[in-house]
Amino acid sequence: MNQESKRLSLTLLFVSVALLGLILSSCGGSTSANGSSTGSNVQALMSARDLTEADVTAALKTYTPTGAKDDYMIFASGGHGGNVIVIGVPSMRIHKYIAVFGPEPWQGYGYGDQTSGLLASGNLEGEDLGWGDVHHPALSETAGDYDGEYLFVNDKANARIAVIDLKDFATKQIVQSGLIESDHGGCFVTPNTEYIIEGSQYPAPLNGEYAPISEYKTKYRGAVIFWKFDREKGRIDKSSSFAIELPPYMQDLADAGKLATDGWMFLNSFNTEMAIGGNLDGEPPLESGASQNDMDYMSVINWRKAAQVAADPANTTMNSGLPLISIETAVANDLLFEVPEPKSPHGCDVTPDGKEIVVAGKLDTHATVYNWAKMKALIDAKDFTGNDTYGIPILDFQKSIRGQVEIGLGPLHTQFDGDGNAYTSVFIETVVAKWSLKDLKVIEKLPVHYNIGHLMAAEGDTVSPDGKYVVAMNKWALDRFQDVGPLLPQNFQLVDISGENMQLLYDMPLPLGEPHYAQMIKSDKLHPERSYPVGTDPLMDRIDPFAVANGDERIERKADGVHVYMTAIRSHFKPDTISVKKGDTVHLHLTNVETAHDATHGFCIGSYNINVSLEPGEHSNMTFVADRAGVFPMYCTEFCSALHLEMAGYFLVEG
Ligand code: CUK
Ligand code: CUA
Repeated sequence: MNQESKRLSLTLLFVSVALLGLILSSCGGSTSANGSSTGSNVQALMSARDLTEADVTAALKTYTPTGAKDDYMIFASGGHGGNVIVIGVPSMRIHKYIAVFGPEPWQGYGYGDQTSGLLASGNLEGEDLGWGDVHHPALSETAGDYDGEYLFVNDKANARIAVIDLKDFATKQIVQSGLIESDHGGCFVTPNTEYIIEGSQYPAPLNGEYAPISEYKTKYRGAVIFWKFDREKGRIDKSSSFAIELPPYMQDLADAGKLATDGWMFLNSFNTEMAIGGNLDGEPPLESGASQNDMDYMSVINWRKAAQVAADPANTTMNSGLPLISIETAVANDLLFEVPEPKSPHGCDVTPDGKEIVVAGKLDTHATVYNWAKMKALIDAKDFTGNDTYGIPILDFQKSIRGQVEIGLGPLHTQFDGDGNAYTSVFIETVVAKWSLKDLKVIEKLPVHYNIGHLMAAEGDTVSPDGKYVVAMNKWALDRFQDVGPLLPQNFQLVDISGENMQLLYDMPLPLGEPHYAQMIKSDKLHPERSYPVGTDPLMDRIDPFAVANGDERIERKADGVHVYMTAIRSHFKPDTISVKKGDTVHLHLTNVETAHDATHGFCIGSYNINVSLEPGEHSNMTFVADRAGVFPMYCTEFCSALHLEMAGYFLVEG
């Protein structure tokens, strides 16, 4: 906490205490000379709005007056929206939607040449994908701590990973391996963001190949991909990435080890039964076939050693352009082990000290605490109970764990504070359970509304969590908000965990879903830029070769079409009249030559589907064929100045 925010929160605390004092004294009927009028006003407000003392405390803890900023920022998955939602804490004000896997008109994302090219780079075999199923955002880390530089997200449906630069909160890269068909164990980063981990979910023949479902056990596979992150370039480097083949279990959540477990990762799986459904043919449905065993497996992977093994081409085969370590090679090199985990596990969370791994079971009432020292001793001694169907050595369950915590019905995900406590989301019981890592006892349960999936704590996935706040990401909202039709918002509930008891502070309806996971970072770790150097292509991080300087505006006819070099500045485009012939290919090169903070212009040509957003300094290229004759107004779409409506012109296409 920096000095300023420390002072701010102390002031806030003082004001809260003083105000509460007033409320209480006025409740008691005492009359303080200059406090009574404020006190009775508050009292009147409280009774008019039917608020309790706890409500007023909650309000004081979250109310953020105009101009005051939030201490933390949440990066939440936007689910099907294929984007990321940026939310301030404690105010819970939405600050931004970062467009990632789908078009976003306000940001002009997916309209100009650059970002439509970026979106197209994530298409599969020519299929235009207009959405993504974002599950797990991961902030870049240095020494196991969020460093505020990058954010990575996965798209479960299409097995893609995206890189977002927090210099400008913009998507820079989308990668799709072609190796797997869906992912879920991602994004998780290694402690220095050496690799971004992407584990598959639903097994399929690798490389997009076909095999009948009857060959599930022999031809279908999972895999975990280690995408090498080139921090200097701010991009994933596919040529230094690799993958490990996994059995056709359904791999689920993963976490990278840290400190004590640095160099290792943990990836749990369900459906070790390898059920394949077939309910139309009288077979049990997938979900019951997949829930037969009392135990599934968590894969324990030595990624650091795997990287060395993958570096020798003799140890891998190229699959979809990635060197793949087979299960056999992984086993032969002591890279891959399994440890049983109770019934249909879900969360997989490494403790801040890296010494233990907490796994909760959807159909089990416990959270299981695996102890790394014990597991490592078994691995080193080659003390295994046997091998699974695919030859992977299995560690003994009892010998691998420190203990289990009786949590409640449907425990899912676990987060941590800095004081040795864990917080587990409990879906069926619909509570947040706080428990002690030390003695594995539940301390308190807080009802949430309703059916919580993930939860996230302040700096909760780092080596030094901050405590203070937990946010419950609830799947059902039922009676919490005004009805808005059959599809309800999701409900993010902010919880204060700094006191003796957890206190629910705020309900936030989230109208874009389905958000699965989020991470919460200290605001002062983020240092976004305020404008771009004039002429910047933000995607390539460079001055665009077609950037236009003030005074350099022109229209040129070339072999490949009409090139229009334009600038935007309050309050005109230059040129403001563009005349072409029907059939011309048009190349618009448009630079916002402004440098003032927040001086954004938009540019559109209606009915030609041209729409870009030009942040100060930004350059955009738009290429299209003028295939319809007519007169088309073009104008600035961002209310930028008093004469914004006059920031317009004509695009004329002569037939
Ligand atoms: S999953 Cu959704 S509640 Cu994709 Cu992390 Cu657990
Ligand atoms: Cu520029 Cu409105």
